[in-house]
Amino acid sequence: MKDNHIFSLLEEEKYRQKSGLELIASENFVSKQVLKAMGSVATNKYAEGLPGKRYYGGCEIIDQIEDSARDRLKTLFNAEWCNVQPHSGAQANAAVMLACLNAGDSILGFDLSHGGHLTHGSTVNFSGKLYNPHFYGVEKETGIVDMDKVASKAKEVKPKMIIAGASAYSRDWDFKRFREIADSVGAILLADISHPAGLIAKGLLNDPIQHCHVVTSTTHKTLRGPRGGVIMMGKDFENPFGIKTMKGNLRSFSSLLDSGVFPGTQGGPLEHVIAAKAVAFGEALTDDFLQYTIQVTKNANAMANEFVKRDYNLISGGTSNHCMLIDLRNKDITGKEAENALVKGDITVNKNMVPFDTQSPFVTSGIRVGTPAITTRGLVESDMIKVVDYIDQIIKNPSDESIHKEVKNEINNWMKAYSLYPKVSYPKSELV
Ligand code: DSN
Repeated sequence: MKDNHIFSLLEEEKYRQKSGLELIASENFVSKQVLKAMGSVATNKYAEGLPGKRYYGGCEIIDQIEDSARDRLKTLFNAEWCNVQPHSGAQANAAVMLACLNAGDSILGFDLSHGGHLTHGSTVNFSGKLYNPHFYGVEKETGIVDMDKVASKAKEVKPKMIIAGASAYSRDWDFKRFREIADSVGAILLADISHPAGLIAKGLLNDPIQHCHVVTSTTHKTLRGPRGGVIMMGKDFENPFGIKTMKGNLRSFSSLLDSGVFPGTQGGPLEHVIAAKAVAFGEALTDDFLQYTIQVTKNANAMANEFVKRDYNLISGGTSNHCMLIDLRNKDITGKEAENALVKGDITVNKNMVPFDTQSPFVTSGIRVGTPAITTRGLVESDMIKVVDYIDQIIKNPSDESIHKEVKNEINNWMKAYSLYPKVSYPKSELV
């Protein structure tokens, strides 16, 4: 069967990615070799278990692939242990929580409406349904997390786990202080570094590994790998909390976390994705990747400055990483309206709740913008002024179709100069 329908759509999607400005802070463009590894024969293999301890035959080569992914990830983050099987960041968090917590235990995470993540205790997510969620947030005046307030919240609710991390926070995390707070109340400290992982790997932001009991991440954001998740651990290799298995056995922390992934929350690992993770981790170990991450932060900074110049209200006033959260209330437009208008100009962002938002999560008062993907395309600081100008034109004229069209044409022409997967195509004639 020739599946013209799906392959035509893939060709259209490739064109969409290539011709627009991709500003979703959690997206990126993988290299051709990452793409190739992901679409490889490794998808055919069942390999439940871990390298050397599988429940299926024929895993000798897959084992070498997964071992390479594990070794490279450990080198990248200076970790003692890791598991590269989580299908996503959400799965990684689910596995850690299953391994470390009992139903009903209290957890303390960053408020979703302040930039936190669903899996850090939102009541519509397993983490808020199975566990007893409490939250810290940012200060209204500064847009920044006040660590003294985190400490007093922890003292008040005595969580079994504290989660440091976010999906829309433009400042760095004080993992050292988080650990002091966790120790003061006997909590496990989990850092979810899904967003800034690439910048952390290259030393541009604070290192969580040396302070946190467990670290989770996605692999597809600033790390520029395939869609997926990982779990890592630094020095707390032993089981510091004496957590027992269901059968009452005391096991090492790492083996508890491994079993939180499989059989706890997942079945067969996606070995094609693990192959692609290995390739991406190899790329992230290079100096080229260091230059890339530096450029991501330079671009974010340049973009933030330009937004501020044009009277945009950035939460916390700027950025120290790859992203920024913009409160649009002074521009008289909701996040939803802005997202919908911008996409007409081929600019992709996502609407986002801002701290102390007065709109629902489906409407929101803000947008989140990030530079990982446009930096991969090759844009630099001076281009950020042009990017902000296009956004500004559309936000000031959200219903003016002629301006949307004009911006779209200019962006499409501009992006022709920045190639994306020139040799990757899904022509109907090549289908088998
Ligand atoms: N959806 C991701 C993000 O955009 O940040 C988090 O899961």
